[in-house]
Amino acid sequence: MTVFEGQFSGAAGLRVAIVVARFNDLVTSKLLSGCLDCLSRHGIDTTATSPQLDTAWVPGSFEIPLVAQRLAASGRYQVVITLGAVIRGDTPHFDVVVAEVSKGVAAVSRDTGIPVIFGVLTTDTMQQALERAGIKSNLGWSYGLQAIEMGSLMAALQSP
Ligand code: INI
Repeated sequence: MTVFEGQFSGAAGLRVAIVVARFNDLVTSKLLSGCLDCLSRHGIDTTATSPQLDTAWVPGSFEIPLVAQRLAASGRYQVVITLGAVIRGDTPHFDVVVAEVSKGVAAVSRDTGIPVIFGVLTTDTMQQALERAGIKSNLGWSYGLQAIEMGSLMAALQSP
C-alpha cells in the first residue's frame, strides 16, 4: 500500500504564484504578509527579485479565477494561492462574488491540474475578517502552508 502525503520540508524549490484582490485591501494585504512569512520560513525566496515567486493583484475577488487560470496554465508554477476577502455587509453582491470565486477557483484547479489554494475569506463583518487576517490569527499563513503541502503532494503523485 502506498500512502501519499505532502511534506513541509524541501519546499525551497517550489515555484509559487499568488493572486491577491485589492478590494478590502486592509484585510488582503495582511493575508499576503502572513502567507509570505510562511513561505519564507519554509525556505522559499520571497524577496522582490525572487525567481520562484510572483504576485498578481486583481481589482476584486470576482477577478481571481481568470488570473489564477492564466498563471496556473502558464507552466511556470507548481501551485497558485488566491487571497481575497468578501464581506457580506448589507449587499446581496456578496453571494454573487462568493459563488463565482469559489466555483471559479475549483474549476481552475481541476482544469489545469495545478493546485489552487482557496484563500478567500467570506465573513459577515470587517471585524471577523480582520480577526482572521492577524488580529487573532492570520489565515494567510495557513494558506501558505496548504500550498506547500499540495505542491509536495502533487509531486509525490507524479513520481511515487
Ligand atoms: N470584491 C471583493 O473582493 N470583496 C467584496 O466584499 C466585494 N463586494 O462586497 O462587493 C467585492 N466586489 C468587487 C468584485 O469582486 C469585482 O471586483 C467587481 O464587481 C468588478 O468586477
